[in-house]
Amino acid sequence: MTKRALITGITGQDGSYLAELLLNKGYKVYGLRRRTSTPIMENIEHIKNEIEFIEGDLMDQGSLSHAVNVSQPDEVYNLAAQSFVGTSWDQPSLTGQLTGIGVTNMLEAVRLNKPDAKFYQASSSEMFGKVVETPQKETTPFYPRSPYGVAKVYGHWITVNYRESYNMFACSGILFNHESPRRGVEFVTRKVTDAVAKIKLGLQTELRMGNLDAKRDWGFAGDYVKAMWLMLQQDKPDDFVISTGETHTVQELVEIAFSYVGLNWQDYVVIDPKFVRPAEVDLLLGDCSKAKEKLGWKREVGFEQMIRMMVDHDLERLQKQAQAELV
Ligand code: NDP
Ligand code: GDR
Repeated sequence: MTKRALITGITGQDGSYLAELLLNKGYKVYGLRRRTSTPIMENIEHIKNEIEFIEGDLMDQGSLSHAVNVSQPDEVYNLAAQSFVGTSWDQPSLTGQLTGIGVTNMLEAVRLNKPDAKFYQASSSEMFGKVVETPQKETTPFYPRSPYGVAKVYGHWITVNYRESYNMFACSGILFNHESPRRGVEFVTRKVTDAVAKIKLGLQTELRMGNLDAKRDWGFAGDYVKAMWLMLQQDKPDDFVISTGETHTVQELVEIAFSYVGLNWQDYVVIDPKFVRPAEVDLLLGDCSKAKEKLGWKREVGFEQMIRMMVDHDLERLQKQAQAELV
């Protein structure tokens, strides 16, 4: 029988890769999409005709119940969130409502309408924040450093709580940073690759950055959505760290991206206090031994390879845009 999946956050980076993966596996895919004045379809343009969209919002309980009722999903992937850490200081209450309480809204929609559906919650390495041990694993205590991180800790524990209270098949994937050409342009990897492409093509002269010393464990989004799916194929629900086990500074990222197009980053990068955060997460490094052992998951794409892929994509996109403007 055809399996049915409901994805919240389908228009985002992860939602688009996950939808592709599930469609390739023969799933019927339903996507919860919020109303926007202009539809945001860039990431899913190529598969939009294969997805059944349901309008709803993570902060509107009725619409979530409706979405679960209509889709009758075997699997629910809760990826929707206010996902940008920087914005979480500007909009802390909204981030708490959406990224935190929104998880309860979705869990309730599942509990009341399709309690046997398997549930995936998009938890985050930002929960480790000011890390108390390195590398970080499933048992590492949380110490979030932003309103976003705090909201994700709530989302994580409410997922565990629904598993323990109602015996629901609810999993929390503690994913470290993962990137791709579909990454939003305000996140640091894409901000850098977009700027490098623009500078190379003469469309931009400098790149304004925040803290170059922060270290992150960066993987490729296409690899990470496979882990989400694998978690829901197990006999028992559980929580897993997904990471590469490598950490790099933001400066290394910048160096790799500029040198790939033959430029020296020091000629273009300017430090701007505007991009320095009120509280920083200095170092993230994940230990995903449990996922390797129990899920048989491993990443395929390396850090440099991914940065080069993103620079290539941004160069190609901008060149196509320029050609289209000439016509
Ligand atoms: P994106 O920011 O790319 O996507 C977020 C999605 O949430 C978009 O589809 C957005 O829709 C949707 N959304 C926002 N607000 C609402 C709302 N009120 N109701 C319904 N949908 C809404 O995030 P990613 O794909 O990168 O991440 C997916 C999830 O994984 C997020 O929860 C994120 O916090 C978490 N995460 C991400 C990591 C990463 O490195 N990428 C690492 C760990 C966790 P719209 O297009 O309309 O804005
Ligand atoms: P992060 O990702 O906060 O780790 O959250 P982001 O790419 O925004 O920042 C990574 C690090 O880079 C430093 N940095 C800058 N960041 C941005 N955005 N812009 C800059 O100019 C800049 N200069 C330096 C930041 O200070 C930070 O240390 C991402 C999101 O996808 C979350 O949703 C997810 O949960 C976590 O990854 C895991």
